[in-house]
Amino acid sequence: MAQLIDGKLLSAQIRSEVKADVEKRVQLGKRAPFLTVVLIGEDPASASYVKAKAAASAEVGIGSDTLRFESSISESEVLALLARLNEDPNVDGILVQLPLPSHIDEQKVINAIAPTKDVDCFHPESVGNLVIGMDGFQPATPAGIVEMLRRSNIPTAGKHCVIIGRSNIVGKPLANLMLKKGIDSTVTVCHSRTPNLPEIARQADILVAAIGRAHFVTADMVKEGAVVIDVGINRIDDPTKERGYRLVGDVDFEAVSKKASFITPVPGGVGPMTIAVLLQNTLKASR
Ligand code: BQF
Repeated sequence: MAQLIDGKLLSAQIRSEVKADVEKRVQLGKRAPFLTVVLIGEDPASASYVKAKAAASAEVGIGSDTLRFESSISESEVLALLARLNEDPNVDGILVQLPLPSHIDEQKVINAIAPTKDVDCFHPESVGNLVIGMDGFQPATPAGIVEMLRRSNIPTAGKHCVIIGRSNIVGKPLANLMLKKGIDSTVTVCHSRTPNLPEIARQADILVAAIGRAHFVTADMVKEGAVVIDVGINRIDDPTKERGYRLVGDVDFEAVSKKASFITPVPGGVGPMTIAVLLQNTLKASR
């Protein structure tokens, strides 16, 4: 039976570390770090993520403001807003909640965020720094995963890390982090067009599921004793719940937890770690 990696607990440790650092800054007479979140449209999942980010910021003494816009806002209005936020000395971090409405070019918007305020680490300059191993902002979900491994004393050096999913938000940046000097994994990235995916997944010492399909990773795809990290957040209908749905990961937790040595739950796994790294990045942006 696998040991559970408790993302709620580990993220609470990180939040208390950030909180202590914020308090130190404030005691030195500096202002608290400040995060501006831009939310466009009314996607309920995006609204809940933004709420979680504001609440976590408040908890650690980071100021934050969520700017909400209707989905009809034009791309040029968003770019003009970002230009103002880039110039605003009271704003340390800028986060544009994705996805954006289809009439807005996401990459154009990301490119318009000042790299010094890019707490999501999505700007090409931030991504470039990550790829060459320079320090800077950390991509929140990938860094959250690495922190989970580190704080659980799970070795990564020389281990085969298989990542299922090649997104710019998780798969690609995680591959780069796992390759970093000091982490030293061997990395394979699989995706929807990988023909022999189950066979490759079975070779993983560390298997990361970031495909966005409920219960995609089944027990036959997991080596005995592997570490399984579930990045998926899928809403599936559940009439027994008050809100009408529940969250499940990309991993068939029930069956896979019998084979894995360590496994992350959903909810309460990678998700809270993502938020904790965002707070670390916002603190970093204020320095
Ligand atoms: C938990 C996200 C897909 C697309 C865009 C805690 C979050 C989620 C789950 C959260 C996510 C996922 C975020 C839990 C932020 C993670 O207890 O399991 C926190 O708020 N996340 C996002 O901002 O954009 C996304 C997933």
